[in-house]
Amino acid sequence: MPKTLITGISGQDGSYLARILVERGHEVYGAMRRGSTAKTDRLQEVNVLDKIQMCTMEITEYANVQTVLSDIRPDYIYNLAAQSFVADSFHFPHYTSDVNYMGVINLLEAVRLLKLDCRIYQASTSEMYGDVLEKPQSETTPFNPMSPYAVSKLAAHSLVKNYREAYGLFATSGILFNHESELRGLEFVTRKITSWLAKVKLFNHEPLPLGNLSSVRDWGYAPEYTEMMVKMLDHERPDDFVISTNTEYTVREFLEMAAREIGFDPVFEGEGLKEKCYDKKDGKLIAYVNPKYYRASDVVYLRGDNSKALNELGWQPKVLTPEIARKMAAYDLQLLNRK
Ligand code: NAP
Ligand code: G4F
Repeated sequence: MPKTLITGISGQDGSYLARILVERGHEVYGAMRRGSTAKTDRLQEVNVLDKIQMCTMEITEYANVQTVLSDIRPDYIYNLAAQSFVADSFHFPHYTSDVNYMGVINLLEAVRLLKLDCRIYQASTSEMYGDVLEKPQSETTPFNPMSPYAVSKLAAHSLVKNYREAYGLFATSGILFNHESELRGLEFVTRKITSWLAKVKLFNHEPLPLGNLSSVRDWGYAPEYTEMMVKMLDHERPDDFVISTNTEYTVREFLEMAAREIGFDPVFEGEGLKEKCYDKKDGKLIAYVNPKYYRASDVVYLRGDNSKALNELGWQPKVLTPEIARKMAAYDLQLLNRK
């Protein structure tokens, strides 16, 4: 039975990945950082909490990382732990770098010094393309990061490549474009939209404040993307792969699709800071632009060329953005109705 360690187990991707690996017969170890209470809601939601072994690991502490790895001696490591919210990385650049970059040094060094024979997956990101130098973006597009988050992830991405080449580690980086789901964190724009609009509909909650509505993203479905993480580590050799849908939608379009699913008939009025979204049925304001949610510098266009994953891993995305918006909106309505 292969032993697999997942860092960031309590996050969106950690939970879906744990479910896939348990189904495949792996002995799964889930690494969590210490907290006053264990964050296990998502693991419960996907029904794997009692099927995995939890351990405490602080990825920023080398000695702790080495101890955990030497106790488990995993065959596979999926490093998903990160300060993953781009907007917060402008407020916590040191912390973001400690977790997202120094944490990766700790893992790679521990694997090297313990001489572990294991395969490593690093969660790289389309944010590394930043102010994009090519459309769509592929594995050969130069990086041009625009946030402390993206800089920290690019440093980690480069280090993984370096350890692969210098020490022959089986270390693969998945350059994943945005992926969303019913388990997405509430601070990310898709889930912020679906969870908030459900409250506006059911509880007459105040309207939804948003930042840049014209930002373009290539949104895929997290359960599918975590399957791709497994495919990448099962591949014959370590490499970098873009995982994306090669489609594009604006935040405004996502808002419109989610609003329709929730039962509104959205219309937009005004431009820039004055842009507002109303329900055509009764003229009620449902969303508006608030500059508080603008970023110091924002990535305004991401769209991934997934042909390498298609050719080498034999994969095509099935769930695209309109369906994701419908699924997430329906889930949030149902969640609130249950309450
Ligand atoms: P997420 O929901 O924010 O989960 C992040 C995980 O990292 C959580 O389990 C979190 O633990 C953990 N973590 C944070 N700081 C830590 C620390 N100091 N020590 C140990 N663990 C720590 O993120 P996600 O969406 O699942 O993404 C998974 C990974 O893929 C991340 O590395 C992210 O940067 C990357 N990525 C995500 C996307 C996307 O669109 N979702 C795209 C590209 C790359 P707590 O629960 O305790 O906070
Ligand atoms: O949903 P977001 O916060 O995701 P972002 O910044 O693209 O980062 C996510 O995807 C990355 C992959 O490219 C991951 F690496 C990262 O960990 C994370 O999962 O913002 C998406 C876009 C941005 O352009 C933002 O400015 O939506 C825009 N936006 C507009 N209004 C907003 C809001 N974003 C948030 N979070 N909240 C708003 O009110």
